[in-house]
Amino acid sequence: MELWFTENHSDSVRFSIRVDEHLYTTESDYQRIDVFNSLEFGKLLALDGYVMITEKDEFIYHDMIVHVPMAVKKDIKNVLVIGAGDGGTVRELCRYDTIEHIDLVEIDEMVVKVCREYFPSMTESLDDKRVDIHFTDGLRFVRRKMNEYDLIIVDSTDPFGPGEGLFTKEFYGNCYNALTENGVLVNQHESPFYKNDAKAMCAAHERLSSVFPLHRVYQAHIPTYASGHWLFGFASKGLDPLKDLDEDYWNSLGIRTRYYNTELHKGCFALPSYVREMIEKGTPDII
Ligand code: AG3
Repeated sequence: MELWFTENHSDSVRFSIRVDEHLYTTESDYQRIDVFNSLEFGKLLALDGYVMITEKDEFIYHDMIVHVPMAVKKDIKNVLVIGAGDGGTVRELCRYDTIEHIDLVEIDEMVVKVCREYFPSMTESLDDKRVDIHFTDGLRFVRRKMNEYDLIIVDSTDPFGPGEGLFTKEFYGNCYNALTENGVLVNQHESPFYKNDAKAMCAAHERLSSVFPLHRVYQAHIPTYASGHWLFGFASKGLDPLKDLDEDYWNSLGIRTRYYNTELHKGCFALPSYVREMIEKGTPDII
């Protein structure tokens, strides 16, 4: 018998990955957590039926959410990561000796437990002495912070379920206050392709740009996410992801990456015309 993991990418599109084992399933206080073994992508973590990571393509997402801001601002010492209980973002951050402290805020302790068991190579940096893990709501955590972080990474789920609050104007405003003068916020920014994702993408851009003086969107190809075309947001109080990119500095660090490089950095902010138009108009109704 063949087993397939299927995710709805839109109301009339489904995406299936052949699996040979359903390794784990549970219903936590926040969501359903599943781990499968797939033939093409290795182990796969799904939350509420949506692919969060697979062993084969997680490097793309984690490279892009971490190395883009790290190549722009070299004196990043104090970092806040929201979501990301799988450890991938923290693993990439821990490669920088300049980082002194990372607060990881994950609402669902079960995600960390399950990932520690099934994705040990992703979670190993969670034990780095610079990392403090807080099992609480990111929205609440950031409210009390002022002028504290050089970088905030919002590595959330989609804007429904436990991740919903992490796409609100209130949350972005609190992140603004929690950031230092030259601080940067990077978030996962949904996909421009299918209408529901595109709506969320436009709304996130609209809200972030109403709070931050600068907000740019950049892209990557992530095969297991809806349409394979995924976006990230870069928001700051003034730092520009292209003008302030310090290529020589980043390349001198000698960090080996499989997806990110500084040439790609310069290209990933160049968006297809339909995405630019959508962002300018603030609505996906143009497609
Ligand atoms: N964070 C989730 C990205 C959004 C996935 N959405 C989807 N498949 N519909 C991934 C966590 C990696 N640390």
